[in-house]
Amino acid sequence: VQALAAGMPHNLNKAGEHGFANGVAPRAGATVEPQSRLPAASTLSEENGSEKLGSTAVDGLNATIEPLDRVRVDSTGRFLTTNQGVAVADNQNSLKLGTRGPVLLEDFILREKITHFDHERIPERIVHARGSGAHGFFECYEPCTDITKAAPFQAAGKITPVFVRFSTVQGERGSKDTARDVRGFAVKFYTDEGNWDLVGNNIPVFFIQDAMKFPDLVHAVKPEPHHQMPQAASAHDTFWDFVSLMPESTHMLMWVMSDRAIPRSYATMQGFGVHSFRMVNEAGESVFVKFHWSPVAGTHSLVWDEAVKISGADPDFHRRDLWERIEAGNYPEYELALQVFTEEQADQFSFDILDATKIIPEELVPLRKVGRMVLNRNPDNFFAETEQVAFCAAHVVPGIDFSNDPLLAGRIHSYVDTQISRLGGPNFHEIPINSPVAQVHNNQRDGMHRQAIHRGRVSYEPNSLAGGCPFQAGAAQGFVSVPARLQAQDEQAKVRAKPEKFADHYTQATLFFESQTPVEQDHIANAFRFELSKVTVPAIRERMVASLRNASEALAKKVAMGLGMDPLPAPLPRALPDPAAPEVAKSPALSLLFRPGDGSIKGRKVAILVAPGVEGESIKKAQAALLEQGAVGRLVGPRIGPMPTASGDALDADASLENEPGFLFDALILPDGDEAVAALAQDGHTMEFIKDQFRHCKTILALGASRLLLVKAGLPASMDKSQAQGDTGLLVAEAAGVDEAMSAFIAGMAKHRHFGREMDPPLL
Ligand code: HDD
Repeated sequence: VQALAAGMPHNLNKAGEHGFANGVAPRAGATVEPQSRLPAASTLSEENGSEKLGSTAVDGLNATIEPLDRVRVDSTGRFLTTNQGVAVADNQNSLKLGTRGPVLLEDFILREKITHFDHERIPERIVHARGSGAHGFFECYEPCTDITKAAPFQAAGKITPVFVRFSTVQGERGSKDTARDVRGFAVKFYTDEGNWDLVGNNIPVFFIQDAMKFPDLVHAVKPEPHHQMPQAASAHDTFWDFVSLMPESTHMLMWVMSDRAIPRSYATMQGFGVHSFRMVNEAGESVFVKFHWSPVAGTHSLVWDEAVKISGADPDFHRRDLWERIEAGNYPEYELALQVFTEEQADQFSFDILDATKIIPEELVPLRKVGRMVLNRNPDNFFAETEQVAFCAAHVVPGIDFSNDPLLAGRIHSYVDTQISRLGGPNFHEIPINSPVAQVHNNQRDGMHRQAIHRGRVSYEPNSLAGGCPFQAGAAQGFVSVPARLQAQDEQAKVRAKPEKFADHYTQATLFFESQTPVEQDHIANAFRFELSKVTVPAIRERMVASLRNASEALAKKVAMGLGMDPLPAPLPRALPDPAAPEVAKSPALSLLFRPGDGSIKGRKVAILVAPGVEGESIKKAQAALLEQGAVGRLVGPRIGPMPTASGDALDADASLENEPGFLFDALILPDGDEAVAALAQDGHTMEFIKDQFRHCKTILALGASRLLLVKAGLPASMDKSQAQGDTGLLVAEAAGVDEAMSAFIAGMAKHRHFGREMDPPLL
């Protein structure tokens, strides 16, 4: 009430809507133009000031988005009401004729409540149904006016608010986060010249080259139609049947079988616009661009066994991680970089830049860093924001344009179309999360759920009755499509066909595989082995291995061996027997290890095991050292609650060995204290903790007596030997030396994994 009286936002804990206003400092050394921090003001209807809105619509301010407070509801200190605002006296009982009599039809309060409930669900997205979102901002590093007039890139320090949704593709809305799958990486920029949606993935290529095949791909990968299995998985017959018959998917399969498809966190994966887009400057000159998001925290992934286990213990693993990082102030941050190239350069490449199954190696066209994105605010309401947000590949703004990529063409149609059934009509752009910061003025009218109240009698153009308004912006301010380059005469006939270079299905699959480290190559081979071992039809497995032989003989052999396939099937005939020689044979940038990140352990979770009689001081020190680094050290005991220490005080275990299994944590600390170690040694959960941490190549620190636990769990008996072998992730120290040990532990965690100890099959 005080807040309302003072004219403050309804929801006090969301005071800063966007950008720096919320106390987020610009990056060090940034040149910030203060006037460009916030989006330019705009309005739906400048004349439409109304006390009813809760605040008067200010001239030039779009009341629906800046800020969103008009539509936020905080019921603190309020009566319960009906949807008509009538106060409800009793929310426990329906209206009856006597206490045991029939319920009366006139009970409009009951009927309204039940009716609304009956219609709470909307259809889930046809793909990417499972997702999590966050608000944030994009900050431009330097003006990019040489290549684009797009609003977000016009001034150093310019802030553009964004909403981002990350997703998996195959599973349903309630499916697990850690499935092996592509991740959606969709960014809505609320630019002051309209909404621009960069609807990308965490993988820079795609399965298919033409939108014509998209429904087939999705039908093949989704749960099979007769029994609706499997959920959130591609390891089944129909998917592998389809992709093994579509050699153009081989490059994408390499990525999807790599650890990229099981990211550790949304904060540790890259994002890509996938297609070649165009940028256009004020002079109308255009270049091609590819968009790359790179996480400041580095690219880190799970390992498969871990992903499988996490999906049982915490299906919301990525959603929770994103939420907790933001609540803790460890804001996920990504740098945006462009690969800029001209049409003339593109003509020389060994591949076709209109083919979404091809990358442009960074070694061929370097990345130009243009800005950063920080996700600094969780949504208030999942449905209103994350579920109702509608991304669309067709949403571009002046300065951004499409290429002729035939996959992109289909997307330009599909996204708006799908929202019409998903969000119930053509006015989904008026849902607050979708509504642009820029002004919306046109003659589109009516339809389901119309919010805007258009004044006057004119809804056509040209008109004289409204002074010609709203009027065409003209080429100087309006969106103008880049005139496509004229093609040679013989290419102008209507055809259903592809350019020749599209038929090179294997060169870049080879490039990707050859550019991985040996560990990553092993993981790819193991993923193919796992997925194909779930395929029940031998001919499909054989066809896939036959196709892999064209990409990598070594990989094909390894997969075949894992499937008991001997001899190898003959390689699949190539569509293009003699493809152009690639520009680069190896691209180190394709390895996850190429982007280790800033070396911090911010947002990481560490299990510190405790039990009655634990040596408390070293545990407190360890926990404090982690907190100082922005990581969370959780005390995990045989049960939750106070845990008496050896010195007589108590530590508070907020997780138990049962409710937070070890694989949910990035690292493990085992405590000193004879009594505690004896208790932990009796609990099978402890051994599972240690084995999983070891097997998943994570950092383990055993303090004092707990070294025995490592031995009991079956780890290599001599820790000293293991350390001598260079495993910096397996540490043993006395409790008194915990300070020093924590430095080594934190350094070990910063390495993310210690793959040197990985074995196939696993030792433990
Ligand atoms: Fe798509 C959703 C990304 C090809 C049709 N797509 C969707 C989302 C992402 C992508 C991230 C979820 C957006 C959100 O969070 O709401 N899609 C891609 C990428 C592609 C791609 C990177 C290839 C480069 N998509 C693609 C094609 C078509 C579609 C070829 C159709 C011709 N995609 C859709 C869709 C979805 C969608 C059916 C489902 C829900 C939605 O749009 O809003 O329209």
